Amino acid sequence: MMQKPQFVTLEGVEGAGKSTQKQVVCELLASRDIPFVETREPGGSLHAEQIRELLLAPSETPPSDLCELLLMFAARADHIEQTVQPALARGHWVICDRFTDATYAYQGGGRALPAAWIETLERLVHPTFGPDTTILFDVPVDVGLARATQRGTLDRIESEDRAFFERVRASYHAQAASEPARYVVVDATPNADDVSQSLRETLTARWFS
Ligand code: Z5A
Repeated sequence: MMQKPQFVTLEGVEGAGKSTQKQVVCELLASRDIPFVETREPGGSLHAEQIRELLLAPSETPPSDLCELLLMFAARADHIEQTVQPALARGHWVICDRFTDATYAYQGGGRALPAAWIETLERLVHPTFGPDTTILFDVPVDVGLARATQRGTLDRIESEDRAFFERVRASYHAQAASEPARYVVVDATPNADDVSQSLRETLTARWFS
């Protein structure tokens, strides 16, 4: 069995079902008495949660794209220092809803900011540290948006148009293709129970066999 605590991130377009399937990951760990911490980005620490409110609040005057990018990394710097690294040091796994791959997907793909800007900030904020496993819940944009809309009110970034989310999805596909050892890609189109079953089998094989 794998001994070192793992940093696990969950990614996907809007409404892919990350929050729903996060419980499957947590139940898998709990059933094996593996201690873990659940967290999210933007957020996951006191100051990062305050920045999250700034980032996601609907606004008639949205922040500039660069401001949004810098705030994502400001939140991340606090989150890593206050929550993620202490948990791993205590021997807890960390299960995190979104991380830097989301910045490449949303600010890089969606907003079309230069990848070089994101790489510079990544080198500053977490030069040698990153996820051990990233689970990408892949779903066609129309399906994800329909689910998110059905669930209720959309936040500022969730209110972007379909083309934005197509660019986000394309970025995730490119990232998964360039790091196949880190990425686990799950088809999130079937019903939630079927997605859970396939996720459970894939993660059990990856971590515990
Ligand atoms: N963001 C960014 O731009 N840059 C960054 O660096 C970071 C983040 C870190 C965070 O918002 C926003 O920040 C996010 C990206 C941006 N914005 N967008 N878009 P968030 O945390 O509030 O939202 P989210 O991360 O997008 O998650 P979500 O909207 O909660 O989606 P989800 O977790 O993938 O889906 P869900 O809540 O599990 O499911 C959505 C609904 O579908 C719900 O009613 C479920 O019951 C239903 N569902 C789930 N699975 C299924 C299946 N398989 N079939 C049918 N229905 C399903």
